[in-house]
Amino acid sequence: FPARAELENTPSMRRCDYYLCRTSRSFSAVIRALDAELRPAISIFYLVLRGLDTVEDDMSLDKKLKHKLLTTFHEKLYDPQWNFDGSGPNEKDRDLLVEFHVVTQEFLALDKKFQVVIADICKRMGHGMAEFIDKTVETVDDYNLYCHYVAGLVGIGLSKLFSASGLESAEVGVDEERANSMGLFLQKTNIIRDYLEDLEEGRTWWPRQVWSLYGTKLSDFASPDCEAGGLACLNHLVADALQHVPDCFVYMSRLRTQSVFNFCAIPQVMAIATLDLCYNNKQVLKRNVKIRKGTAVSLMMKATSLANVIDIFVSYSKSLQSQGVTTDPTYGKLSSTLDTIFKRA
Ligand code: PS7
Ligand code: MN
Ligand code: MN
Ligand code: MN
Ligand code: MN
Ligand code: MN
Repeated sequence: FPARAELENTPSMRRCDYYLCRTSRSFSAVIRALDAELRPAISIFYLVLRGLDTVEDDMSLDKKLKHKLLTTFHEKLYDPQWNFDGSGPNEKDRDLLVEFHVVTQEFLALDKKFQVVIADICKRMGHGMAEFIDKTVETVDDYNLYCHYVAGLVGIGLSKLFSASGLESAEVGVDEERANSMGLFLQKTNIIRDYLEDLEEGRTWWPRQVWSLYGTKLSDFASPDCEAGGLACLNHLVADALQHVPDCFVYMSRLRTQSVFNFCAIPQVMAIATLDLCYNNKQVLKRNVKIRKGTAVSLMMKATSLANVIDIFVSYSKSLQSQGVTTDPTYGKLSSTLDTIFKRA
């Protein structure tokens, strides 16, 4: 038999690698470092969801067509000819959809046990995204539901792939609540940080139930005279996101394969660093904030054991504790969540 690496080196797999490196700012390195049992399945899972998200994000698409594409995307995985040449010219990943047959061809070459997980998550995420085409995030329940569709399901699917590969125990794939929390922690951090970018694109994921406590219009927070409300709202959402940390500790404590641990832990430590940067930071309301490149590199290098990861979480939690705005209505919530994090660490 040819060596595994040689088997994977098909023209369509090389094309998938190209898209993986080009489309993922944060995931391509950790995906490429995965063990050979998981690397193709998780690369294809990523590209399938990147394709689906490109449809969701394209505000130039007719809503009816978008709904149809989102809810039938999972069926296209079984059609090796399918592609989509209708995304707006400004969509940064439109050509992934134009050349989507390279993804489906590699999807169809995966073991069936991986295909069923990927197709099931794609189906549920697509239907969830479709539900939110015309629905805005009103309540905190809506916020948790939307984040479940676009990120909690990713955590659940990844966990099932880890278990199916045999690299991780069955328990990791079965505990959907913990896997969901891993995704929610990342997605909420992304939604908090992308306040301005998402607003400018004409969509908002900050829940009205929360922002209406602090202002009359979400877009007002960008203007200097509504800054105080904007910051209190931002701090409210940071406190909300931190609630998922104890579950993330339990989840990561179960992982026993080094490459899987790194893959899971690196985005989590980037997220806690990002929350610390965003907390009470008026720049979030005015421009795109990002952790420094050097900080990201040190975090990536350190996040290779549970003890180190807990260390990182404790140190950012201490920073959050020391910055805590005692006059915020959600100060008590922040404080008690941080105490719980210190206790579980
Ligand atoms: C399959 C690795 C590890 C148990 C494309 C990884 C957008 C935050 O602002 O491009 O939309 O541009 O930075 C990733 C749990 C999902 C959740 C989700 C699939 C962790 C399509 C990632 C990534 C679960 C929906 C970043 C959630 O997107 O944001 C694979 C464990 C895709 C994970 C979206 C967001 C990912 C995200 P933006 P990004
Ligand atoms: Mn999206
Ligand atoms: Mn997106
Ligand atoms: Mn369907
Ligand atoms: Mn975003
Ligand atoms: Mn975006």
